[in-house]
Amino acid sequence: MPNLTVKQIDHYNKKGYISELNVLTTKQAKEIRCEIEKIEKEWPNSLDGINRNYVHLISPILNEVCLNKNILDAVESIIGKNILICGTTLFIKNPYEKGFVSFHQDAKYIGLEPHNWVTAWIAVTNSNENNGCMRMLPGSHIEDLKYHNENFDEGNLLTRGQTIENVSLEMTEPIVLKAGQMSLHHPKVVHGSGINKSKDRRIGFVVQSYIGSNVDQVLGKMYVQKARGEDNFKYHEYSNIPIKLMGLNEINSRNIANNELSKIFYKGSEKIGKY
Ligand SMILES: O=C(O)CCC(=O)C(=O)O
Repeated sequence: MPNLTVKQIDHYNKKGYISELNVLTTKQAKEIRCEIEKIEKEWPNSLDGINRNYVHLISPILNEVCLNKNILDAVESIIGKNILICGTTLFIKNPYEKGFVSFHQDAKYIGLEPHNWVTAWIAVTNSNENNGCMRMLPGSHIEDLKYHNENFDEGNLLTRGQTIENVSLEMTEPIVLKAGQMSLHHPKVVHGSGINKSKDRRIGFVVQSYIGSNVDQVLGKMYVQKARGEDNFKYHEYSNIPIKLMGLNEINSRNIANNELSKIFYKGSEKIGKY
């Protein structure tokens, strides 16, 4: 896929997101699902809690996805050519579980400044209104950061259950994606998602986020990898590149990174959540 068109960039600038970008084939999406399910089967509970993060550090296949040319071309259109990967998260909603994501703005808690970064939500399975796709509040990225309650509510897939109350569902737009498609969203756009009412899993592999090399982490420390271009700022420490699925070195790198991430997620919080 070439870089985003002027129309697509305009859509992103106006609404705070762009979706239905064809970046992977259905076969590639299936391979990612197989890799995730292989990890779940062979290393039970190894993707639970905080370890749903930095999953690209334990799997060469997942790491490769972050470096996919189609994805990076689209990302480059938004944040420029000097791109770092500063994290990944699996957002999995299993059928018959009550997982949801309350309406929130990513920039509220993550400490990445300035906001020259973008989150890539890559659909490993189809994602639609029936299985709890993301919903975006168009144009909300232009406003300031909003007040978030910290509800720590059951089923909420966010760390503290951070919630912007009273967002009208009717004002939001569903981000419907086929497996292999991607959406990109702005650090300040208000978004969330409902429960999975289908009989299959809904899996998003999320690069949280691609950052310009000029972006610093002001709340703590994050481990990065170069995706494209130059890092003239050198704000961050670099992670090891995974060679072996769930190798000892790979698990060690993932654990170190997640330990630091956890400090960022729960900075100033009296309570520690499930993730
Ligand atoms: O996967 C979801 O439903 C929500 C993901 C999300 O909040 C994000 O990627 O920023």
